[in-house]
Amino acid sequence: TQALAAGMPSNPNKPLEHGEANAATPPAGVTVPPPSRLPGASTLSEQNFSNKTGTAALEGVNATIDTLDRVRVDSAGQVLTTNQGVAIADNQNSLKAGARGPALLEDFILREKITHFDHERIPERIVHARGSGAHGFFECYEPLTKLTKAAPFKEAGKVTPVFVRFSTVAGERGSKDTARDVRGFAVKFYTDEGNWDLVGNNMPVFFIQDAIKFPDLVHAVKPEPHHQMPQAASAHDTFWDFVSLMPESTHMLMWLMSDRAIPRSYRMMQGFGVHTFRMVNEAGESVLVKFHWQPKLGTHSQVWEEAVKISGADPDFHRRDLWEAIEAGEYPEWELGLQVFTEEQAEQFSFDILDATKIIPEELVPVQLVGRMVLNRNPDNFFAETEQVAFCTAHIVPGLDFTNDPLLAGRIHSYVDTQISRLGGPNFHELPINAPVAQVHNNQRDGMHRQAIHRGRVAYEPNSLAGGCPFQAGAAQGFTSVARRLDAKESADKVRIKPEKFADHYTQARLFFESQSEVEQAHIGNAFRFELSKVTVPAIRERMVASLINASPDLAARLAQDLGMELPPPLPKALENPATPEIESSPALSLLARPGDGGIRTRKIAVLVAQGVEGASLGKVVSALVAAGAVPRLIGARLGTYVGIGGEKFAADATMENAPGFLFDALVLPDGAGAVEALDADAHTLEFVRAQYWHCKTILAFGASQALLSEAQIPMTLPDGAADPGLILADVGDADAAIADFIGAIGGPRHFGRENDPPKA
Ligand code: HDE
Repeated sequence: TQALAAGMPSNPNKPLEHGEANAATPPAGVTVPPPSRLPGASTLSEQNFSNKTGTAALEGVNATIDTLDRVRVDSAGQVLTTNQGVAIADNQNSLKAGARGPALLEDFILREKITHFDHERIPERIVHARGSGAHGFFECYEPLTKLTKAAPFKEAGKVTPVFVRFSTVAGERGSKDTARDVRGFAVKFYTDEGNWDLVGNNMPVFFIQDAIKFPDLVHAVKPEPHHQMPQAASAHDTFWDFVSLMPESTHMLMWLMSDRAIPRSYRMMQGFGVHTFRMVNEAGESVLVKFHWQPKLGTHSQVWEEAVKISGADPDFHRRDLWEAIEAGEYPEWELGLQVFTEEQAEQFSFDILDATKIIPEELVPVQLVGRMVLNRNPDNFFAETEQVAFCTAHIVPGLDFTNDPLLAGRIHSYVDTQISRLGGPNFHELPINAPVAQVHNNQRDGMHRQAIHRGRVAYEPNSLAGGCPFQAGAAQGFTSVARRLDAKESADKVRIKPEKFADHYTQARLFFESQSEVEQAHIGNAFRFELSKVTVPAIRERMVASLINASPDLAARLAQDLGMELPPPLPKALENPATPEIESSPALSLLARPGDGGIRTRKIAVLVAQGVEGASLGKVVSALVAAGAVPRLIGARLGTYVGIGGEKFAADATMENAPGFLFDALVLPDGAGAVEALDADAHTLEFVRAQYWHCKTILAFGASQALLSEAQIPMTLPDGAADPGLILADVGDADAAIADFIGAIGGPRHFGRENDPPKA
């Protein structure tokens, strides 16, 4: 407005396009100071003065908001323009010579639009292509300065903004969320001393020990190259061919066949940094560390057949779940846990801490909780943020360091390298989602898509022409590597070999299996059976079972029987006599070890409605669920409003057709003779009830609706004859007690007591 008044050429829309921060327009006749000294200005250029410094965001606030504001675009109330800002008069018709004549080459508006469209896609990630992200913050509980000088851990209450991306590994960008797969758990900390990416998974071990095997692993698990099948699945010949020839994968296979591979929600899974890292304090002393993320909601999984059905009805199940929770203000939260240990301790372990196929049992090194991470903002734009975010294991900050894990070494190279082709050049760090909150000053120049406008003629160091700037920070402020090598005692001859303990491929696979509850063990067995039954080459199945004998003879024997084959002799072990393990069982490895607080916040509950429902009890249950933080959904045969016996009105949120039973965590069946009759007449109802029952979910049936259970052939007791705690039959007169039972039963583990293999007819 100032500029307009002074008669300067100005575009009043510009500040709105790029956020308020850039609203400063120079008044006429005033010498404009360089943007680097304009308070409030924040371009991507490398400034001497920047409001990007300092990240003291309050709880629930993202310090990245301001820094991204400069690139947010909001077109409300604006005219349509070309990329050059030229207003477009007609967006319906191309320019032609006459109404029926040929289109003209001079139509730059058409050509710009089509050309841009032609180039809208970038290569998807070679692995972890399918993912969902969110913004949030990390908050440190206590200063960890004794262990590390890393910025996020400097003070109690210190807040560091983060962006997190969860992903599946094998499927393509548009594939389903609920595949059996590892989940990526990648966290970008925008610390005030540079970006730190903790690029982890929801399982603490990996398939291979050395990066040189990664392309082989990925080629084996991805769709087979001749026909591109199967999508987002490990249940095929090439995967099992490879892993059965790579016994080092056995431990990871146990995790992959466990229910960890089919999480209920991204919000309900753990995360792990996998490798051993180092933490370094101001004095230069270092310790070894493993990173853990523990979900506040506890760890919960789906059951396999549920996951299969969900992938058809809602391939975006996990993406939707994360998005909806954050939109609803139900911010997912994790605590960061550290396992801190010394090199001297590490040398005593029966396994090698440089081997990414091994965990450090919590019994040996307890997990201490040092902070929490809250995700409190959905991205504004999926492509700009979630797709373009570039996580790199090479991104660490002073106070952290790598170890000699040979898998990590390959990753330090791979992630930066892959971004260069995926994001089109070496300047991907300038994309807003990747740009650090800390300032960037160096003499790197040019390259594709350079955004920064570097001032001055000096792009080298040492220099005198720019006063020596930017200058080296020195060891006190800058990043230094820990000089100590883990294998200091060994010779440094160039070799292509592994340390001996790496050859113990089975001890921890056994530890994991033996630490699972009976139900979890059964699920692992079922998963192996399912996957191996999809393998068409009998020799591969045999080799896999022969290998599993070394981890669990029971599991292998069960599999041989289930796959209709003779139990083969065990596969010869690489290391006949591995070191005796410290422990035989680690309860912390069971999913049931972290049930959460038993609450039902954000759980989705289906409440079936029809004409003539008993409205009072239904009203009560809905209110109680809402009060407990759950998300009840009224499901009818059709959309519209259903009227209860007492004249209550229930507007259906969804239908049994568009939201089938397996999408919900629990089910309420209403009383009311007319309603039950109407529901009974629709086969969807019985399918709904069966899906809930067979996936071991809680069902509350009021009065007359109990007939639907027998109609759906639901067994009223468990296979062992005991009462089923997940089937709550109630009279409407007794609604309050029943509702309390119902809520309690949803908050606990699923009702696995119902399971029978094969399911009882
Ligand atoms: Fe990755 N991995 N990886 N990986 N990884 C990628 O980087 C790679 C490994 C993980 O949400 C790629 O940006 C190698 C372990 C996650 O954007 C690529 C090796 C762990 C993500 C790559 C591994 C991971 C990736 C593909 C063995 C858990 C998704 C696109 C040496 C600790 C990050 C990209 C996101 C992505 C390479 C093994 C986790 C190709 C070479 C172990 C969560 O660079």
